[in-house]
Amino acid sequence: MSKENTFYITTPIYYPSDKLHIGHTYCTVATDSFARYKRLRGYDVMFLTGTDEHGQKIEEKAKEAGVTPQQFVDNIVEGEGGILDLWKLMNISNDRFIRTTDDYHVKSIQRIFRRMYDAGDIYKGKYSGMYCTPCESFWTESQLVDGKCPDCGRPVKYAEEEAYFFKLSKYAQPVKELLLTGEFLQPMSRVNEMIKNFIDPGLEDLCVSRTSFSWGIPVDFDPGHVVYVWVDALSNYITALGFDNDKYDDFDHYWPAVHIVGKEIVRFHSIIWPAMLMSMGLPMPKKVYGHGWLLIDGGKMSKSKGNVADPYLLAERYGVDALRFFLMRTFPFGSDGNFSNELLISCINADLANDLGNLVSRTTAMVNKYFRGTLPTEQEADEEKDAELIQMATSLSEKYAKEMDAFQPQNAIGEIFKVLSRANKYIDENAPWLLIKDETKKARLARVLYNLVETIRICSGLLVPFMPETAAEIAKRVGAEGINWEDLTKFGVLPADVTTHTGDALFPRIDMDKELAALEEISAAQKAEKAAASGANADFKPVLPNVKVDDFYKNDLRVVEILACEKVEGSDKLLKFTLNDGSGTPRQILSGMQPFYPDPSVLVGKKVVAILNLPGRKMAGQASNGMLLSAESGDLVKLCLVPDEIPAGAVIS
Ligand code: ME8
Repeated sequence: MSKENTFYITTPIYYPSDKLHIGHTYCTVATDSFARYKRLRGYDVMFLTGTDEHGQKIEEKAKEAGVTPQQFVDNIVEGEGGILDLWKLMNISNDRFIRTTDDYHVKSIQRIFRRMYDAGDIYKGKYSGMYCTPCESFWTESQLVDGKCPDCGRPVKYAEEEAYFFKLSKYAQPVKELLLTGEFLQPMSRVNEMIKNFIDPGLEDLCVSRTSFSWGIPVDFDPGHVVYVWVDALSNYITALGFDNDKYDDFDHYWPAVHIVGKEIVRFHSIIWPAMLMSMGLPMPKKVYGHGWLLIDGGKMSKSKGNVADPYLLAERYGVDALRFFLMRTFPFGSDGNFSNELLISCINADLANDLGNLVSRTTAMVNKYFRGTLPTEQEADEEKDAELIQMATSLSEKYAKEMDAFQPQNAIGEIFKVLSRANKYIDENAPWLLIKDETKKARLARVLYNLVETIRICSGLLVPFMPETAAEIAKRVGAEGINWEDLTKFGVLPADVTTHTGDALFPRIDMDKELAALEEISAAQKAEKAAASGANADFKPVLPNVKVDDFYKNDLRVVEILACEKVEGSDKLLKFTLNDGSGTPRQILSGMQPFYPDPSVLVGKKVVAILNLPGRKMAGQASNGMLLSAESGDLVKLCLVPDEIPAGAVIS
């Protein structure tokens, strides 16, 4: 097949740091739908997905789990219920699956790194900056949001290391020109974002090696360094075609690619990746499409937040096709969308059970009942009554293709459902149940049913990228031999005496209230199970990042007895406490407790908790050696009291 007829499409390669959620499923299903659409159009398609397995985060997770990084990722990728299982369940038709720990990829990356080095685009330097460990990204001060990582909102830390740098700055102008073509990166809003936020403020050279951890691909000419995970990851799109390796040999055939990615990694795909390709003298990707996020209650789903909708559970309850369809039908591909179970159930009820399922079952039931399953060839058209439906069904494929070619699956499905609604209305307008009562109208009845069968054939055929199993089942029911594009562009393909078949309801209606209640129960059970497994309360929302237990024990927390307590002169906040810390010498601590204890004498004789190993300091001109612990809830603040029988000086642990 000629190269003009090839279509190469990719998903991001996902981090196997945890089970994937509905957001990853959304991206993979969308990419699968585009791949299936192109196959339907007769293209020679290469569809690639995979996993991004190196980096510090995986290394840390493996350590926590007490296994090697390789064992850790093997389990998440290949283990039961892992990523491969999920894509199988979701009926994903990828042609290849790449793991960045695959041997051929590892060798290719070493060659790719050397290519860029030999081109004079990689040099050795020193890196310092604010580093976000979970995202494996260095950020400049100006990129931080409230001092935290702009991508994930977590704290960053200052880091410094010897590193190799890629001359990204050298490619600022050609990358900007590429972005401005308007075709390369879509939707267009992302182009403005990239130029305004990254290119115009000045592209800095990119740090492309690390020495601070070892779970990565070593730079072969300087093995203390491992290749920066994004250089390793982005290159998957060419190593999976055999670039710089012998495993495959179709780089020239399939490259360039269409990359489907989430909006948060558009920066890597539309700036860094083109610059790397330019350095290697390779053609640019055909397109980068940055899709939006699925949100839950307005927040991003993430593997670490716990508010994850489980694609396994949803597919099991409603069927894989229903879930795939919902994801593609509901959320405009370039924008964010709010995921909810309610939305999913109403989509199944309205679109699938009602508009599509009913039309198929009513039509095939009528052919069955009125003509024993096979239409007579004697049929009577009614130009006036049939024209609109036939015209809509005939022109559908063109409108649909326009939307699919623009990566707008929700609009393509919207076009199909306009025709399905028209067909449902056509039944009511022609009232077959009245036609059957009049022997002279049998030919007309046959034609009405034929028009419906043909409309169903076209509509369901065009649903094949989204619901492959359902589309095949409907094709069977309406007597179509198979599904091919040519036939979907024409009305009147089936023989007049077509035989149709009835079957079970394709999508039974779901009782919304009962189902939501059932889901709530499942979710509560899942939370409890998770809590039991981790020993933590799943509803607890931490306000601070975790600390190591050793760090906690660095605090010298003691029980102290209040010997005296009085207001500090000239201050309306401070109280001066004279305390027995068990040492025999009274200790003085000042604390801002005055507003909460208008009569400080009530505190005398009480035992409270203090940290004693803080450096001494002066407050309102008086010495303070330590800090008293208090509990606060809104405006209410009180000292933490200790039972009387505990002696002063006792250690808190
Ligand atoms: O970023 N809504 O991997 P990753 C929609 N390894 N899509 C979502 C989503 C959500 N809530 N959450 C995730 C990485 N995604 C890198 C990629 S590529 C060379 C390396 C999808 O496991 C979305 O497509 O964090 C996003 O870009 C991708 O998963 C990130 O997956």
